[in-house]
Amino acid sequence: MVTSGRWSTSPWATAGCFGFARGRVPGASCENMHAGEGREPKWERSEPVFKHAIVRKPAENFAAGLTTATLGKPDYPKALAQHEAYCQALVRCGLALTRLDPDPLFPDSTFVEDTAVLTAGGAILTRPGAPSREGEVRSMRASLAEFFPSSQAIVAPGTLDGGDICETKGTTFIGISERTNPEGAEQLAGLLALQGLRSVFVDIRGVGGILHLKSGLAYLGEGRIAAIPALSERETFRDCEVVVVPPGEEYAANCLRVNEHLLMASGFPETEGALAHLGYSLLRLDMSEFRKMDGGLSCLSLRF
Ligand code: CIR
Repeated sequence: MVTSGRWSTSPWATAGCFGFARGRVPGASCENMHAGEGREPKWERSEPVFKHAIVRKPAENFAAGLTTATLGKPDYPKALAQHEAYCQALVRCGLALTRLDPDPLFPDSTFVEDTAVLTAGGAILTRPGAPSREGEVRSMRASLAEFFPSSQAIVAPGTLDGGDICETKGTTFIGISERTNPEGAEQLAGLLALQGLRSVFVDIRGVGGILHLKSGLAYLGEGRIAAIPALSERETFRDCEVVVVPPGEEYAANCLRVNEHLLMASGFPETEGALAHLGYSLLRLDMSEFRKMDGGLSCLSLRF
C-alpha cells in the first residue's frame, strides 16, 4: 500500500516532494554541502541515461571475500548463474557490457562498483576502505581508460567505496561509513563540486545491518528514493519522496534504476508490490549468493 505521509503506522509511505535543496546531515553544518549548478536532470523517462556497464565475473575464490553476513558460504556455480542473469538484465535495459575476467587475486573484485565513481564529467577512482580491496583499482583504471581518457582519484588518507555514493537528480549523497572516511568523502565532494555537482554527507556509522549507504538506499529516479526505516526518517531526506522498505525486507532497498527498468532482488513481496504499484517496470533477480558476501545489485556493475 502506498499512502501519503512519513511511515509511522503504515509500512509504506511516500512523503514530501523532491528537490533535496534543504537536505542536510543531522547535526552537521551547511559546510557539509557542496553547491553545484548547471547539471542536466539525470533521469528522463523517454531517454536512456546509461549506455554501458562494466561487470566482472566472480572468481572461483569468491567465497574468500569479506563478509559480515551469516547466511553461509556462497555456491560458486549458482553465483555464476546469478551473475549471468544480472548481465542479461543490464542488456535488456539497453546497455552494452564490458565483461572483465575473474580476478582471483581479489575475491571481492566482482563488486566493481566500489572501485570508481562515474559521472557525466568523468571517472573518479576510489581508494577502497578495506585494505584487501585496494588493489582492485589498478585494473579498473586500465579498463576505464578506454571510455574516460583522464580520471581523478581519491588519495590517502582518504578512503571511499563506490557503494557509499548515491547519485540523484541534483544531489550526490556520500555515505560516511566503515569504508568511506570523512577525508575520502571530502575529497569526492570537492571533485564533484569542480564538475558543478552538489554533495550531501550521510553518516551511516552505527546504522546496523548495512555495509554501504546504498545497502540501505537507492535512487529510483524522478526524485524518489527507496530507504530502510533507519535512514528514511533522516532529516537529510526530508524533501525527498521516500519509499520505505518494510522491516524484514531491508535487503530490497538496494534496487537499481537502469533506464526504463528497475532491477530488484527477488523474494521481497511487500517491496515488490509497492514498487509495481508505483508503476516501475521491475526486473527481479535472485541475489542470494551475493547477499552472502554483503553484496547487492548496485555493486555488481559500474554504469555510465
Ligand atoms: C565487501 O565487503 O567489500 C564485499 N564483500 C561486498 C561489497 C559490496 N559492495 C557494495 O555494496 N557496493
